[in-house]
Amino acid sequence: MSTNPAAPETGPVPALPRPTSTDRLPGVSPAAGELARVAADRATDLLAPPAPVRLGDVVPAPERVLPDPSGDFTIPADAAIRIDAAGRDVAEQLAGWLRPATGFPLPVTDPTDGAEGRLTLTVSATGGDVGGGDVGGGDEAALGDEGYRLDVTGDGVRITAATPAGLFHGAQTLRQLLPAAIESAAPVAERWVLPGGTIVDRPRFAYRGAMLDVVRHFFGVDDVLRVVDHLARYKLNHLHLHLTDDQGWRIAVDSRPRLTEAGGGTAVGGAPGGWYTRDDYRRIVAYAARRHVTVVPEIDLPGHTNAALVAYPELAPGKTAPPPYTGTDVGFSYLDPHDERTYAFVADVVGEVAALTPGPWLHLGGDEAFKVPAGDYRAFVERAQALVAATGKTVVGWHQIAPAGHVDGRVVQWWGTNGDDPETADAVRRGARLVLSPGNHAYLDMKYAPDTPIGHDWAGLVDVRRAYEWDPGAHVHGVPAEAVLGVEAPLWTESVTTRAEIEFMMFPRLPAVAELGWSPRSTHDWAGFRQRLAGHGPRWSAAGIAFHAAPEIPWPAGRGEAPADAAGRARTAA
Ligand code: TNX
Repeated sequence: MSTNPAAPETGPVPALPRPTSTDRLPGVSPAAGELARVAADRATDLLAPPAPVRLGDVVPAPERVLPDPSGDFTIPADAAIRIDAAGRDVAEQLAGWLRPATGFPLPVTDPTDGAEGRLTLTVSATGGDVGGGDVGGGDEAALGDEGYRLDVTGDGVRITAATPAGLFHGAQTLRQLLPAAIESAAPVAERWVLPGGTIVDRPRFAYRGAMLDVVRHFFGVDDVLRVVDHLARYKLNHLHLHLTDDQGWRIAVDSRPRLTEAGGGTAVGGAPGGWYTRDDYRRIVAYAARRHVTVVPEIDLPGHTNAALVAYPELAPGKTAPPPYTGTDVGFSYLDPHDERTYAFVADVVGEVAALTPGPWLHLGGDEAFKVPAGDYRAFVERAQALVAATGKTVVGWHQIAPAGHVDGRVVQWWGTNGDDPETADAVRRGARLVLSPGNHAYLDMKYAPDTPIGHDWAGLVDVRRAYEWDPGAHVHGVPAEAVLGVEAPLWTESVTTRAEIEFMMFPRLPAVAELGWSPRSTHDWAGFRQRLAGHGPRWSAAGIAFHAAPEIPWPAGRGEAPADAAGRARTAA
């Protein structure tokens, strides 16, 4: 058990050799396990049962919720998690989330053990058994790739899904239905009550993401893994890594070693740079995959390339190396679109990055190449798109690529602030799908309020309500909901320098965008959302997650100031 609440959930939770004995619980000393059990028993005896979390108090809001107050279930100290084969990895992760605070051994057992489980996780091949009839009617469609059904009765909890991803999302819901103290890294005296009833849930959009700019300031692997954990909590399934920009090159490319050697050491304001080795990147990808998060690597082209030009001056229009750049301007650098060496370079880089990336996407940037004339820009993007397609990956690009010709599956990431964008709508008519990241709603680097100590305001201030009050399905004129692949919340890091500051900008806006991506539009309701979100403040506090105690959220009394202060302190200390 980790005693550092800030540590990411690294590594698989080892299986228990003897499921019935706390003494054998890896990482928990027998004394701590015993103490937890005594404390839990005493809590059961002495404390009035806390009001359980309400079944509908989940973020993002589930599709269907049918509470049954007579079906509350208290997890007993000897509970086991019973699985079928496909559920093992999710069960191990669920056990890893619940063991520290409960102190319970929570062995993972499969049916061949003959053991009884009070928590049951099942991946059903049909996935169609959503039991629509007893959850309030409505459609009985399959749970699909990511949906799940969760039943809490007096006898136990059951999560059913058609895929491990669905089971994982269901397990995250279960985690949220427990008291906030479940986030504690050390045993807590608490009754681990789950509210009775049934949830049937699946996402509105297939693509739900966040972006981390690891260039303007570099963040090490552990910070990125922790961000993956944050995404996974809120059922976000894509992590877009902005890996290259003017201030640094952050991913090793074997055929172009100078990219990192000469271009990787710098960052904004003279901060230390850094880069991911191939193994670092593989570690991030694997950690994310286990949490059903797909990594989307971005190589920003043809602009935002000063670091590449420092490393390989022959790619620069003037064929001389520019000085390294540590400022925050944009739009001044670009690869020479008339030099064939540029395309050999792009082929090498996207080829290696694609080979390291199991996910289907490769993001080629395309934003703010202000110095490249429109015709040259378009021709460049078309060649770069073809080079990405040749790697077998699907092209993603910022919406400036819209005027370029279509390639199969192309995804345009819209970051405008005015939904009237005929070029993007036209790209959609020619076959593109859209990921929505409107700067004035989804940008996590915008300040919350005028006095927010870090962040930008070029797209306006983005408080929690603004992050929540828009509809991805109807945001860009002329783009039908069917063409919308999903949403993404980008975090640019010109002024974001520490893990605590990342969290301060993400929380509570990341859950707001997550809800827009996951929940059916019919659940959209600011009044309800702010109430549900308020209950997450104590969870973040218990988990050591810094957040902005936004004044528009009715946080439970006395909770919430400390982590926000922590981000402020981290900044002053930096
Ligand atoms: C615009 S959004 C950029 C980034 C900056 C960001 C700051 C986009 C595609 N490009 O280069 O970091 O504004 O908010």
